[in-house]
Amino acid sequence: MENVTIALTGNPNSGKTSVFNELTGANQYVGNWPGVTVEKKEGRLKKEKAVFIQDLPGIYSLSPYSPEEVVTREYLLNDSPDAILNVVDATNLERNLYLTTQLLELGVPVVIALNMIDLVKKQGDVLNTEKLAYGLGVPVVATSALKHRGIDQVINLTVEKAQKRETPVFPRYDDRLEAALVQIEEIIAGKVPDTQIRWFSIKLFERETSVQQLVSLTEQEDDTIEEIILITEKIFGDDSESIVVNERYDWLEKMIALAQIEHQESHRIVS
Ligand code: BGO
Repeated sequence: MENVTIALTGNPNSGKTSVFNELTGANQYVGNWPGVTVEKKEGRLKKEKAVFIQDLPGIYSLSPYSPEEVVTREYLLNDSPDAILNVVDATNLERNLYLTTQLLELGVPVVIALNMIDLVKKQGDVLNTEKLAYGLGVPVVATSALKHRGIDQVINLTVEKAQKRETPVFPRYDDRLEAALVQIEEIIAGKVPDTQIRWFSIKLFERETSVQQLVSLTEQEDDTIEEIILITEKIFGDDSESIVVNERYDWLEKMIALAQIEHQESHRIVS
């Protein structure tokens, strides 16, 4: 088998370390990321040494506000992992999937481990993984790292996606925001990697200075982007960063509604 690299991502407390330990067993190495006191863990899959697992720090968002977020996003943008395995705490879907919305924009295959599924069941709730996968556009596997369930299945699927390098379809937002993003994409085409263009257009729309510095734009291009942002802010009556945050949550609300089986429906399934 050819070597593949899988990046393990997720919120703090999603069960990422438990999943990592299940996958790698004793085949792991712990150090620090260069220049920061953030723990770096990596290892090889117990059953297949050609699969390298890069554990990334637990984070809530890909903004550049904490060293953990910076380490994660620099790795995902620059080190080209073959796939991302996103560990999601199923008992806290909205907060956990917020990170997922950003991972889907990076042009890397994503597979979701819907972890802590034992706790969801214990609470008497039912989640429809197929509908969630359909909505998100990426595979979703229910897992319990505590009870050793679903881990083989989710890693096998991630390796498969890594080999095919199938990039996910990113979330689509309100047409008024999409219109702005398309215009920004036209300006930056050829200046950023094709697969990451969506991510760059959103970050430039958010006026993120660290990203503005990464893309070499002429003064005129800078001005045009600022004009696009100002017009969109006027249309929405909000600042650009809040527009993106709200659109992400609106989209997630729909995805979560898809996943949560109506009480009646769940009774039918159980009975
Ligand atoms: C403690 N199901 C359940 N029920 N628990 C899980 C699962 C799962 O699928 N996966 C992980 N956990 P980390 P991050 C703990 O440590 O892997 C538990 O931050 C405790 N510890 O066992 O560390 C896991 O790497 C005392 O719980 O997550 C851990 O993402 C009492 O979720 C916690 C209760 O997992 C976080 C729990 C001394």
